[in-house]
Amino acid sequence: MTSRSSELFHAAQKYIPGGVNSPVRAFRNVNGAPFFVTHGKGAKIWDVDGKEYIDYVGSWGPAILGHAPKVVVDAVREAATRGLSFGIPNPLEVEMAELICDWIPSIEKVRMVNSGTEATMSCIRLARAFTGRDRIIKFDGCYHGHVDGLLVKAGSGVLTHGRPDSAGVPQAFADLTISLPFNNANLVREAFAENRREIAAVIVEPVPANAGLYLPGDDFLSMLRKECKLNDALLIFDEVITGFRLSRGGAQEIYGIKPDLTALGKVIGGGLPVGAFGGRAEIVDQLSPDGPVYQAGTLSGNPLAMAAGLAQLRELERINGWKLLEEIGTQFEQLTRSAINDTKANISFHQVGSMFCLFFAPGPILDLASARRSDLKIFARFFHACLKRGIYFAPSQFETGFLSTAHLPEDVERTSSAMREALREL
Ligand code: KE4
Repeated sequence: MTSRSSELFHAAQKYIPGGVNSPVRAFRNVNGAPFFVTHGKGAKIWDVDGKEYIDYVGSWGPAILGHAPKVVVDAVREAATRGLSFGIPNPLEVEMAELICDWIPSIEKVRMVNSGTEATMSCIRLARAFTGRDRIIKFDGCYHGHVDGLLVKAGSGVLTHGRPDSAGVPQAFADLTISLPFNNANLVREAFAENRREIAAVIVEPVPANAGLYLPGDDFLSMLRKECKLNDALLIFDEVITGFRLSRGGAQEIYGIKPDLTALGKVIGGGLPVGAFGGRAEIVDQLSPDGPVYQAGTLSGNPLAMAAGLAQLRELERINGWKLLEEIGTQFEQLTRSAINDTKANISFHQVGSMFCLFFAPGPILDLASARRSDLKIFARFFHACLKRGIYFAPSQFETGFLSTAHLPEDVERTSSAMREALREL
């Protein structure tokens, strides 16, 4: 019997490229077809055929309180009754900017945008204007949204679909981007030496989460900070995923590094389209209307998105969500490691706080090259074996899983049993 999801997917492919509005949703990396969701509540989502799943994707990061948290829904409902968008400054924008600058001290001034892509794109433009230089250093497998110049050896969907360099990006743009292996300090120093006084900025996911999840070596981030300072280049932290998730102050608080600019997204919108970028005032003040760097957006700072984001962030603080995420994360890690050990699965399991990844490859996994050793066929079988047991993991080896404050110990226990059975089936 054809499922409702497959009927919808068939119809979607007639009108939407690949049947999806974002490639990672297409299940191509797991040789499958996506299900269509009707609703979510807490850690659970339901598809159009009535099937329930424990959700470890969480909209790819935003659903840090789980789905449809009451405080966020109430805030959006209340804001909507007062109008949906004005294109006129509203008080919530000031409240959001104040909160971001308070929680992330490296951000002295901030501007709201509508996606993580807009945030990183604007950081790059600012850095080029501020330094008067054009070249950018990024890292293989890091994904910073679909910015032309950053779709070079990128991660996430581009990597998932086997095209780390996108068509349609002029060679002239790609030539300005130097992509290096993550965690290789010598190659960073060499790149600066070979491009003396031409590097505008280094952009990095402080904890890369778009080629699966792997961690910076002990001194890697502090080395980036030092090399940027030595070479008068800017350090940009792309915290679209880690911001307000790894801690109240993001990855930069955990690693004790002050970047010059930070890109934010996902969590700060409470599920609505929001990004933000900011940093040292002398840099951010280059933005129009004060400065010569143009950047704009009809819906930037939209009152509904601000209401959702503020409600989510304030609730996270009220319940000390980061402590809850650490606790559920510890339980998830313990149960996952025991499932892997008991089944003698050849898996490298990485976890930091509420973010995790099971690489179907031997360790150590320190960068894109080692992540690409993963056996995608076995990963796909594991993904589907979990899915049929009502556990929804990211449909790609090159993504990261997310826990929320709504995941309960019984959810994690059920997930561990399902993983154990799935691993035995491989
Ligand atoms: P958006 O433009 O998709 O809001 O954000 C781009 C972005 C920037 N920086 C980082 C570190 C990111 O992870 C992202 C987007 N992440 C992907 C999933 N890994 C979004 C999912 C999708 O593309 O549909």
